[in-house]
Amino acid sequence: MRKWLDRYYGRLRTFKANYVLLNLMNPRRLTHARRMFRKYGITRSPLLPIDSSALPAADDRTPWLDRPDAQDRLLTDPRLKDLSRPVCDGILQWPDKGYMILRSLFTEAEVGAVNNEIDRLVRDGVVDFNFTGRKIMFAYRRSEAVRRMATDRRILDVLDLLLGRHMKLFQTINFLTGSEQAAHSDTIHMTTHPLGYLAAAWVALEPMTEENGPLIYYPGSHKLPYILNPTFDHGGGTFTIGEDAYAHYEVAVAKAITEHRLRPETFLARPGDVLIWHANLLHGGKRMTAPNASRKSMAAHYFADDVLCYHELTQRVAWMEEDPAGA
Ligand SMILES: O=C(O)CCC(=O)C(=O)O
Repeated sequence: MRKWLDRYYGRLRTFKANYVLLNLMNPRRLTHARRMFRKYGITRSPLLPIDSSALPAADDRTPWLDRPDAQDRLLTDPRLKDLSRPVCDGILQWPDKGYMILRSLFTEAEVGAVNNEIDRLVRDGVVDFNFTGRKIMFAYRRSEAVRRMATDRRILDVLDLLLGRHMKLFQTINFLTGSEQAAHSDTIHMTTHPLGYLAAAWVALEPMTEENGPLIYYPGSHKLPYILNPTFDHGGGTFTIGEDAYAHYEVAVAKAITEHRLRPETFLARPGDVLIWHANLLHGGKRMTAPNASRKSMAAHYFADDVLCYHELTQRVAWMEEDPAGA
C-alpha cells in the first residue's frame, strides 16, 4: 500500500484519514514518537495529524550553536583542539553560515562502491524512484555500502558536535540526476520538536558542474524564522492537507529570499566531497542545462535521537525503524 501511495501521488494523499489508517496499521513504527510525546508532554495520540501549531513552545531548547553566544562558546570549546584545521574552520563558520564542507571525505573506491550498489539495486528492482521520478529513498536499508557512507563516524561526530546531541540517520535519498528542486528548508519535510535538531549531509558521487544541476544553498538563511504551516497559506483543513501546500510554501520561500536579498552559492563538488547543512538552511537543485545530464549524489538526513520527528507539511509523525541507524 505504501509503495502504491508513494508512486501515485495525488488527491488521495491530501486526506489526513489515510495517514491515521496507515499509522494504525504500523504501531511499531510509532514507538519512538510515543516515547517523545511522553518526554515533551504532548497529550494527544501520535496516530492523529500533527503540525507545529499543535505543539507546546520549547524556546529554551534551541540548539546551542543557534544561540547568540555560539561563537564565544565554540572558541573556548576544548573539543575543537583535537580536530583538523579544515573541520575546525567548518565548525566555526556554522553559526554564521549554516553549512560546512568536508572536502574529499570519501575515497574514489568508496564513491565507486556506492554508485555500483545503486546501479545494481535499481537494475534488480530492489529500489525504485519515488513519485518525483528522481529520488531513491532509504537505499541504506538495502545496501551496506550506502549505509556505511551515510553513517560514517566522521560525519556523525561532526553532527553530534554541531547539534550538541546524539544524532542518528533518519533517511537517505540517492539521485542519478539533479533534483531541480526549488529552494526549501528541510524542516518543512522533516520537522523536529524542539525545532532545529535535524541536519543533512550531502555527498557528491561524481563531479558537479554548472550544467548537471548542482546543489545550491543560501549561506546565512538558516537564521531566518522557520517557515512552517502557521506562517503561509497551506490551504489545509480539519480533514485534508492543502493540495497546493508545497507550491504555496515554495512561494513563501522565494519571497523570503527576495526580501532578504539572499544570494545562492553553488556546490561545485568533486566526488567524495560532503556538504553538511542546518535544518533551516535554504537550498535546492539548479536546473540541468546539459541534455541527459548525470548527477550522482546522496543526501542523508539525521535527527537527534531524543527529539520528536514529524512531517510539518503532511502533518504526521515520522515513522522510525525500531532502531534508527548510526548508534
Ligand atoms: O540534491 C539536491 O538537488 C537537493 C537535495 C535536497 O534538497 C534535500 O535532500 O533536502
